[in-house]
Amino acid sequence: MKRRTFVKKTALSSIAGLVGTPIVFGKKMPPNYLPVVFQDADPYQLFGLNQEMVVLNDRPWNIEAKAHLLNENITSAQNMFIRNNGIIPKDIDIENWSLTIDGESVKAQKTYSLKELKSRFPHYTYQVTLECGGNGRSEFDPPAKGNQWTVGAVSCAEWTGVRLRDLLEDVGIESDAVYIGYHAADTHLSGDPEKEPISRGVPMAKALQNETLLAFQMNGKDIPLAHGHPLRLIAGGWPASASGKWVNRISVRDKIHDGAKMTGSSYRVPCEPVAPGENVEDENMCIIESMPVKSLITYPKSGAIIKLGRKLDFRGHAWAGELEVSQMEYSIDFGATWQRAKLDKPVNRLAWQHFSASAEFDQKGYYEIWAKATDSNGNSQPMVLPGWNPKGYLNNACHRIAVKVE
Ligand SMILES: Nc1nc2c(c(=O)[nH]1)N[C@H]1C(S)=C(S)[C@@H](COP(=O)(O)O)O[C@H]1N2
Ligand SMILES: [Mo]
Repeated sequence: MKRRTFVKKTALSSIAGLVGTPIVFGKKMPPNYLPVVFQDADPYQLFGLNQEMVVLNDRPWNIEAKAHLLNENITSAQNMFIRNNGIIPKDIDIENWSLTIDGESVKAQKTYSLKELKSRFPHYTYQVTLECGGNGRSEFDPPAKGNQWTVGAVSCAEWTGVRLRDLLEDVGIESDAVYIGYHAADTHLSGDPEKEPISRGVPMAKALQNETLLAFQMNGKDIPLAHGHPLRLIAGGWPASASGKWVNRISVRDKIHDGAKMTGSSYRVPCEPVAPGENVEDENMCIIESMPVKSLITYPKSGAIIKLGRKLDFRGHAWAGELEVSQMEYSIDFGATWQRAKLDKPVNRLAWQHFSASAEFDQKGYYEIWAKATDSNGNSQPMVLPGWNPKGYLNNACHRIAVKVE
């Protein structure tokens, strides 16, 4: 598909929305014409991003944050990574948006309009950590193909919506239900309407958790287009690929969902550790479920300079998939010794936790601060790299910043 088909004539209102002003002679635009403003689309303007965000790919759009941009307790849209597998839907009609619940294991298929969904079921708001399964991929050796995320494919925003559980109860689920799978309105890069860019899901137990939402708001406002407007599945603590954006259908399956990017090496890792670069058979690959314990120093920026005799106050966030972070430590001597940092409780389940500490340095020179979180099962972050896997998922190595004392 050519980039110009990004915008179709039928999508005038949403194009106008992106431009931020009506296209006066829009009706005269040739079919499939891409307005000049998008020919060299400025993602910063298009998505309202902080100028320091890093674009990894423009087709599809993949954009990450830098550690210091994630210093906010609740990630704002301008600092939130964007990960797309296909083309962002362009003709979103909120008035006619609906969600269908179907699949082998529903008593009867049911469709809800967005309005009905919002008015019939109670609303819940949770802060939820969403981390791309491939966050940290750039460090693996041998290298893994895919977006070379460094540390910034993680966010914790406040999501408001209805519980998927309430919906599934209303629909009626058969006892043989195993998994749910989402279907969404984004389109495959090939332009083939039969192909879905991604269609993932979660087991019933995860689907029925309190925090698993069909969200229509992010940080108290309509969800931004890039993050799934007008309806998004939120399944926190799992690879963010489970949190389908632009969702219009959820299938209740009597088997593990087999949609796009559920099989092969997609979002799957060797069930048992393998040597770097080793070939792994399909049947020895397991679906990633809860994400591993991890943390990020978000203040100061790496490269901070302080005067000898001054303490350095630093802070950040820590998260542990479905678990809680129970302890936070830091080291200024490359991991030889560790000190405790102050660690807050999460605001709610699946929200990241904030940590802070004050480091003292005895001499002038170069230092690094390393941060290490431990989860409620006693698992800690590895100091350098965790186990290699073909697609470079789950790198939860300790985050490090450089500090100069002068
Ligand atoms: N429909 C749809 N949902 C999707 C994706 C996508 O490409 N299409 N990408 C997934 C992946 S891989 C990630 S990491 C998150 C990214 O969410 P964000 O762009 O809001 O940060 O969305 C997930 N949901
Ligand atoms: Mo992802």
